[in-house]
Amino acid sequence: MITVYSPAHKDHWGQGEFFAGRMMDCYEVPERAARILASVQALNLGPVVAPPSLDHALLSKVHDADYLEFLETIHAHWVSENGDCDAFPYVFLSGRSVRPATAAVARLGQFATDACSPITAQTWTAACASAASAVHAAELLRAADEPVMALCRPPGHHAGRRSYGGYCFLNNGALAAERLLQAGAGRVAILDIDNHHGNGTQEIFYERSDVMTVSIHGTPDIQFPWFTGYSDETGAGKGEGFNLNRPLQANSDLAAYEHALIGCLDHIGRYGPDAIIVALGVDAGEGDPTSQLRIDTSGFAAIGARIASLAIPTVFIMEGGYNLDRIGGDVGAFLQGWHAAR
Ligand code: OKP
Ligand code: ZN
Repeated sequence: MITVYSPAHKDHWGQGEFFAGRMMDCYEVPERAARILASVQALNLGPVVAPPSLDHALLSKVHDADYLEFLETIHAHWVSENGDCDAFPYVFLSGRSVRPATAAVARLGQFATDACSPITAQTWTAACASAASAVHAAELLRAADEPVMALCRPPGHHAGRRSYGGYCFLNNGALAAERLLQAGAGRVAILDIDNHHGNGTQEIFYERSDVMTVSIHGTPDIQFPWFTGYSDETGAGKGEGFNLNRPLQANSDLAAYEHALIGCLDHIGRYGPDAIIVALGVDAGEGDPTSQLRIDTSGFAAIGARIASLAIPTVFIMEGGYNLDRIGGDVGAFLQGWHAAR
């Protein structure tokens, strides 16, 4: 396996996130990537390479131009109006139609879906480096006879065509899928095993049949992203039948998880993609502070082994996982399980 990793994420470290009426320390911290990188290196899973700089033309295949311009400029704009602190929305557009916003907080409110996702001076740089890792992983997959992992931070699966939230700014998995299509793939499947519904990825490809989106997650009745991730969201137009959600009840264990996973793998197998992107979050792990699922470390090895049985060229893209003492071992177990079954 080749791992693509950029250290540029380290300077993206928010001052806090708003949760249940209080400001809390951020869960999405640089140490997450350090723990996962250390585990990949300790297991001798293969070389770690840095990505080349991002192809900005590819960004506009996934995100709208005004949104990208917003992400790049908003922190400096915010500081000019509010002083030097992280950019946080406290007003939200929420579907209302308005004339284009001009104040920094109003611009934030046009594109933010939550107040968990501070934008710092380094967020744009870090998000671009994270996206570059995902895109480079897709590029390497062409020549490689082995899987490629993008050790992305910040994560990407909650970022929509023109929205950010859930610690995500650019949709790394969607960008990797677009690169695979550019390189000649006819069909790509994205299997999202992060504990949270991959709402951004679902939205981006909802009316398309060339990228199938599949997500297994804790039920949005009780957790982020709250509004989507139900099983009746199946795609629309040409994309009808190409989006699959498998929400799981709180306290679901490995048996319940594997039951859902087998159905998802069957659905992907019948689609017959040329490549699969695994949105690899390990926040379904028991004891994760954002999760109510109960997968232990050996469970992640079992999940990896089942996914390997697809025998399709595979890119892993890192998403969530917030228990610092567990995520290195859980990612390592997943990858070892995958390789052992190959
Ligand atoms: C991002 B990803 C829980 C706060 C949850 C949002 C969770 C975003 C998860 N106390 N805040 O899918 O890992
Ligand atoms: Zn998550």
